[in-house]
Amino acid sequence: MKILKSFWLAAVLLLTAQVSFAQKAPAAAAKGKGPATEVFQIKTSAVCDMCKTRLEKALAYEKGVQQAQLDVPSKVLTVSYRPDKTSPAALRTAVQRTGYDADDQVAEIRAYDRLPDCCKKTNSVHQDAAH
Ligand SMILES: [Cu+2]
Repeated sequence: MKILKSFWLAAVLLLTAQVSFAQKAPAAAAKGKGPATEVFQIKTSAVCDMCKTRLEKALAYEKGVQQAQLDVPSKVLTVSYRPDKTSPAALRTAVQRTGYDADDQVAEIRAYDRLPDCCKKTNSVHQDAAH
């Protein structure tokens, strides 16, 4: 019984170590390339192609952003940015100011109110899982 217990402990430790390695790896790889571009992903509350255009345009004007691309089905915004010019926190704020949620941070209410009705996450058409 004791052996089985320590086996599980070892398995869990190994798994944890692998997960933390996987998370650190991209940043370490980017560091080696000098004045590198880093890639950051933000989960947004975008719902359609209009949201995509709006968010990508807003991020394109942000300082330090090289490229921004939103995947509408997953609502994930992938941003390539210069870490010496901006930060993930600033990028999240830019998304909030455009009227969308950024990860666990809620959209700026005034910007959200300015969105067309079809782009609001509270619109009933976006409530069903099929959308
Ligand atoms: Cu939209």
